[in-house]
Amino acid sequence: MRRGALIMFEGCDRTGKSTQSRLLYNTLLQENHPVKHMSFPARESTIGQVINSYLTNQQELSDETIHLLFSANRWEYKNEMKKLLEAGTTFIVDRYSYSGVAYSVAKGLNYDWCISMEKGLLRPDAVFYLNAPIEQLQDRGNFGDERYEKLQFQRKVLSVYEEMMTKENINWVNIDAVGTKESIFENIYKQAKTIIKESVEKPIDVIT
Ligand code: Z5A
Ligand code: MG
Repeated sequence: MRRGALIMFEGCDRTGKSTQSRLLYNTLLQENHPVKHMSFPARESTIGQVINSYLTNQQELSDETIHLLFSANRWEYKNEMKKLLEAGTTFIVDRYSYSGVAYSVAKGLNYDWCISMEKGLLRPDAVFYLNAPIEQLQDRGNFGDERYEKLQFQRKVLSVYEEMMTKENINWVNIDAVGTKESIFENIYKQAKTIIKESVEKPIDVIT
């Protein structure tokens, strides 16, 4: 049995992660590739509902508490994801551990503490990092609706992502996220096909 690939989308707010991850999912689906789309936070679980009420400003939690909940929300799905990956399903995932670290470190939490609870989660075969200057993202839809969508904070998030790209030894694929949705997708699709082909030869690994 050939395993599926684990492909993540990361980046600052409004860089187009949801748009592009959905486009990739739908395209693979049309090609009859066994594929699943996931978003973190996965707001449908009990933990996900607490996260949602925090993000929509209905509930206050300490920075450490919400960090642990975001991580626990990924751990909730680990075993099920692993089983499906082994059975040949490719996962296209909208945000993952690297969002967890980026936002919490931007708030002032310790980098090593933040990444420690991600160790042992499934290691991505690739992380598409959608890269765009923050100033160019503000006029995209809904900017500023949720808790973290303020300009200064987004600048900090961006700098933590840049730090992670030098520290975390994973397959970062830098994507220029300025341009039309179609042109950005063309670039992503080409690279995703190669990643999927190459992943089947590799063992499923965990983040160390
Ligand atoms: N968070 C955390 O702190 N810790 C964690 O561990 C995790 C998450 C997993 C909610 O996440 C918050 O949770 C998030 C991080 C934190 N912080 N905030 N805010 P979320 O994933 O649910 O956030 P979201 O509401 O989906 O927003 P987003 O992910 O930042 O947006 P996006 O997915 O990158 O963008 P999009 O929805 O695809 O596009 C945004 C708009 O731009 C939309 O109107 C599009 O039509 C438009 N768009 C997309 N592409 C383009 C191009 N190329 N040109 C012009 N306009 C475009
Ligand atoms: Mg999104």
